Amino acid sequence: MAKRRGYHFALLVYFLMCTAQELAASRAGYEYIVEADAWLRLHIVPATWSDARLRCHLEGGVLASPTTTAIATAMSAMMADSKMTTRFVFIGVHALISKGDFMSLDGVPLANLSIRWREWEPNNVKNNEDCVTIDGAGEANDVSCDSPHPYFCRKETAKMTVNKCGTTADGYKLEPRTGSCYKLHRLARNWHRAAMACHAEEAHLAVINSNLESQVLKEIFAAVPNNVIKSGDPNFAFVGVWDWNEHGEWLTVFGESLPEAGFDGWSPNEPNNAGGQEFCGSIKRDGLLNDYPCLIRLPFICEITPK
Ligand code: 2F8
Ligand code: CA
Repeated sequence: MAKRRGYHFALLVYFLMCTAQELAASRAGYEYIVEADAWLRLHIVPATWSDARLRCHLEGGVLASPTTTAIATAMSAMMADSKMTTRFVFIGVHALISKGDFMSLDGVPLANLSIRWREWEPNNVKNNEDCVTIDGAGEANDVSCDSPHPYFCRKETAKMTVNKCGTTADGYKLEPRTGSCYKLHRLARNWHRAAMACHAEEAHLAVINSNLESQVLKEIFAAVPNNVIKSGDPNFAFVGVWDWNEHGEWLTVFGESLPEAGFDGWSPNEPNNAGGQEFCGSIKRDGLLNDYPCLIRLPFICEITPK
């Protein structure tokens, strides 16, 4: 009997281990590469090299380079498995610092990377090929940094822990009064970049659905005084509303009107479209809405709503 119980216990342990591995194999779009103890994500929506680099950075990773043969092999396998319609994928290798001197983003020279050039490459067409793609066979080609391609991001295992807000990003705090998690970013970005930063953290620009939530955001903003905000005007923080048609039709990032969302509390005398370019939504330190130019950088608040 004891022997049988031991057998069942071993089976249970084995089952739990398999499930854990299964769960560990894929998280937030990333796949675990055992041989490299690193996580890779293939973004199939094409982006320019610098946008790809930024997106990986905002996810807490880097635009990945085939630093070892294990990573190079994993990249080829992921490209083969993907639903990508294009052949070439950006990697973190570039010659933007010194033309012709290709290196990874952390400065490892080409000679120390697992890179094989395709025949006749690199050829620096029009003197404008400072970025590098690989194809499914793992062969590299120098290309323009400005034409969009899919891309690989890499994250280290230490940055893959999912917190109670359901994201691997740090800085999110659960607010019991609304059930959402929030993070105020102190490094200012323009409204679209702010939205991108929130999405990279599996969040969205905060949407105010009640007076209570406006109060919550006011308190979160108050906890970060002016002198702590790193850049941008510390009196405003971007949130997830915008005048999408630039004619006063304010919508949330989920496409609802402000009354539909449950909150349309504008700060006194707002929206005033000061300077004629205020088509994105912010809050003032009173927790109420203010229209603000989309292209000027501000601190911003991301939100993760419970699933
Ligand atoms: O708070 C009043 C007013 O302050 C500024 O304009 C002078 C804001 N815009 C910028 O700082 C660019 C306005 O959005 C705001 O209404
Ligand atoms: Ca305004």
